[in-house]
Amino acid sequence: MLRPQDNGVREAKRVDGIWSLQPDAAGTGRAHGWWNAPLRDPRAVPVPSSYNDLYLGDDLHDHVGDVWYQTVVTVPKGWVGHLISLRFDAATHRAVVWVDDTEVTRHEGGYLPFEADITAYVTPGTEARITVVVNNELTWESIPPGVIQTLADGTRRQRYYHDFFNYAGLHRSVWLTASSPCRIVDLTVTTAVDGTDGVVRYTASIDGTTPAATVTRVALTDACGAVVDTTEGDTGTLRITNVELWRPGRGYLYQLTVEVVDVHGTVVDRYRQSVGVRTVEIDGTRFLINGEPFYFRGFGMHEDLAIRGKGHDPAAMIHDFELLGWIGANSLRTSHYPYAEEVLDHADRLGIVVIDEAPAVGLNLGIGGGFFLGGQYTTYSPDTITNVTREVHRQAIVELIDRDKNHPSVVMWCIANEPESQTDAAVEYFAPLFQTARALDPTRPVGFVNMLLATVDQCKLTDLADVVMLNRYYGWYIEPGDIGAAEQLLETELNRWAERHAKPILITEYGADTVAGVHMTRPSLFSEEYQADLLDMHHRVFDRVDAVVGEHVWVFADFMTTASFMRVDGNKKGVFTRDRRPKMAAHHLRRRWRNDPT
Ligand code: GCB
Repeated sequence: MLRPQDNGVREAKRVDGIWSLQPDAAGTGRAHGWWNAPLRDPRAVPVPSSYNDLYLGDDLHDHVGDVWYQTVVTVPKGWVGHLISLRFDAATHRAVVWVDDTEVTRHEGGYLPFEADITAYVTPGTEARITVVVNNELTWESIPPGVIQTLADGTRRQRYYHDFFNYAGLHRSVWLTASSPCRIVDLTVTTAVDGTDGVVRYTASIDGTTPAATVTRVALTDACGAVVDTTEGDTGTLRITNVELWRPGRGYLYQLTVEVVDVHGTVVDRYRQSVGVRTVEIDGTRFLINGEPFYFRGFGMHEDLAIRGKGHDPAAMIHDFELLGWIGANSLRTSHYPYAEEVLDHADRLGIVVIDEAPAVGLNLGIGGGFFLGGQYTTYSPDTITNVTREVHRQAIVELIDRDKNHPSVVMWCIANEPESQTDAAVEYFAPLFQTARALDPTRPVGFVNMLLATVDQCKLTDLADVVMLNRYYGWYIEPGDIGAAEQLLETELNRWAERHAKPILITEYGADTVAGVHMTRPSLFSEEYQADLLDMHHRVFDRVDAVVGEHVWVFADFMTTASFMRVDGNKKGVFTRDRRPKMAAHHLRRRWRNDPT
């Protein structure tokens, strides 16, 4: 599925703004056909935003179930004869969509886009009512999974096995788009380097034939708009002499324009795609970008803001990237779900390297001896995570790769965070998912994030992965307060992974909860001094283990979690506070990452 685009041939209109919202606590809206009329008792809701933290009453913060969104759009009158689509960049976690009285699409999964061809249901120049029921339930058949418990008074409570608040709603933009009925529906671009030349291969899929549409014309321009090569055909290769590579820290982008042209020379459809020419390879224990060893410096992040939750906010996004630059980060992981496409666009522009993660988190019911309430369950079993769950997971991987395959910033797919990985059942579950990812994209490494319970001797999934990715909390969950003991354990463990697997090792999480403003003369848990000392200790160890190719601190900024005695107003492992102020550790990281002792 291609992105909405306004390019003189295609048109795209965002229908964000204030919509109507009605919670459906009783879950009767579907039976009563709430889409058939204006919502009866709506309140105003901004799109995009999570709905949970907007209102002061209790009914939406911990709501479990359906919430109805509605708006009225005017379809531009110039769209007669066009194919008209309605697209949602995300609806968390699933949605059904109606245009006036007709259901036009439904989608499972909260962080990936979907669209419907609504040409038959709208009339250009008139209004149409759009109604969306968004459901936030997490079950054994959703990714991420969860369980709904019913209390004695009938209240339903959502439980889940991951450590971030289950924000829900229309988190990203909604679009009305118009294109020719004969249009480009998919485009895949891969790049290679040949001496000093860049090689750009593309494959376009064209759908809907008009007898007169005959040629697919392709042009590649550089960042100044100068044409560097042209060709024709649905699939082909373009060359760039003296290519300017897309590099970490310098996101040079070419632009590929694909046009479908009819015999009269009329451009029937056009699609523009940014292209960064770069290569990614694993060579033994090295992670190579453009043939050069790359060392990841950065963070696991979250889409998380006060008030709007996971609602995409371009101002906050730009500021977050500013902070990444300030601190000297060169990379990030989209923990624990695919982020808004705008984030990847910006990473492409800036040359920030991205590990792109599927929304698969919480597939480990042994964590914390049941701290996340998982202890009573077996992870993979007929009553918990099954082949049905795996199919939902597989579909999310398919949609993730389809959405993000052309971003030069994305150098690797991460298909799950901390799943149970030490059992045969884990291999049975994950082997087909690794295959799916590799078949869809042979150009990028594929990995998953290992968690401590699956030790180096026990983990059965690392053999399937290209990179060893480890979340480790020495000095926090293990040996809390004892940096010396933590240092020894960490180094011993990393050396064991290095001996066992001839693969690059990436530390995808390490950190300590830190309350901004808490200072101690002796580094003690929760103090800013302790976080800084703990990170410094990790860096000493990483520098002593050759196979370590990167460090992603957990976490970029403090974020909201579900209520828990382990969390004080959310997870406080941020190097920045939730409102993006640096803690003391930020200055330590900045000195290390910018190689600047001042
Ligand atoms: C982890 C998880 C992350 C948590 C973090 C923590 O291993 O991957 O989602 O937030 O630990 O702070 O406990």
